[in-house]
Amino acid sequence: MGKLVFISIVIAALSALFGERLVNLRKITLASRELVQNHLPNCVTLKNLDYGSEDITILGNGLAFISTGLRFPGMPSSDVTSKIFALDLKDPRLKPVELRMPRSFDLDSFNAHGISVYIDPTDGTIYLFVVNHPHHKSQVEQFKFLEDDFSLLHVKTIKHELLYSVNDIVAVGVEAFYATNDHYFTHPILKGLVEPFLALPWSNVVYFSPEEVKVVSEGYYSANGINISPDKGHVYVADVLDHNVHVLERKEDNALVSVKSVAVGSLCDNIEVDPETGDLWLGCHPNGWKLFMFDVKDPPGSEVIHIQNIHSDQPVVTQAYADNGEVIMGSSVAAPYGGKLLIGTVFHKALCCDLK
Ligand SMILES: [Ca+2]
Ligand SMILES: [Ca+2]
Repeated sequence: MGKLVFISIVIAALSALFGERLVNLRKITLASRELVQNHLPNCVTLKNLDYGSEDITILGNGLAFISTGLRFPGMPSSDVTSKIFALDLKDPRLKPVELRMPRSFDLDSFNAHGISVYIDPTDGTIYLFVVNHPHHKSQVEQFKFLEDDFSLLHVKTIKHELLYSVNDIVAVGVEAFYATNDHYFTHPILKGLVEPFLALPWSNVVYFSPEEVKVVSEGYYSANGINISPDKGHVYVADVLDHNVHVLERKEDNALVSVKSVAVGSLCDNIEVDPETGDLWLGCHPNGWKLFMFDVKDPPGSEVIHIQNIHSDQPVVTQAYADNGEVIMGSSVAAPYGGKLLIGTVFHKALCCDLK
């Protein structure tokens, strides 16, 4: 049975059962919206990054970390296993380099998703946290980045029953992070087919530290990207199916208190924060249906949303880039540095453009 037929049957069955609850179909498609091409100057596709670059984060010195090769239920993927690349944005050659991994680490089942960096203020050690889905489970890998030989040292694997469907993380300490669970169910059929079509606000955000693990925010349709303000006082969470970004205040006990949500008009995935301006940059899916039902003749497009002054009464939400899938499909992250913008995707190529 073809994927389309199967999904149509599932949707018909769900419609009969839940009727009006199927509002997520409208949330997923955004089909009424016409995507107009809005390209940036001097875009180049990055070498070696042809199998997705789901998440990207950039250090203050211009070194970008890129997670590649995500295999996610319902999305196109290759047989290539995940790798972590680094790209020096100060080097005009713009050549991503694969980071060497320890032999002891299981590379065959490595399935990298969201990433986050934490620099230990006491000794400058750079820790890279990577969401990993070996055999479609969820766990977080902590690595130490060794700059001298461009390699990653595996520190530990973190597993917990509250970390059951992790999409992205933001590290807030050497051993502490916030994580989004993008689904409530973990069974592949319930997770991949049933849940996306029901309007169930059952997804959440978890705080993890060796001392304490707790749900700190809930009520999301699908919490996806997560990041933190430069002063570490606020956390931002993208609800991909509710087309908004939630602003949450961080309390002393690491609890999160909702401040507001900002509409973004697209299915936004990962969030990067400009360390100087505090602006948010989001890789978004202009039509989730096209992403889910991948058809090369009618490909999913890409969209980058930029939010300025998010804490003011009138945040400025602008579209920084849009493409109908001719150039780049399924953008999941956008990260600015020094007048350039890196755009990564769930399963396609990665771009580097000039912002002006
Ligand atoms: Ca991330
Ligand atoms: Ca994501």
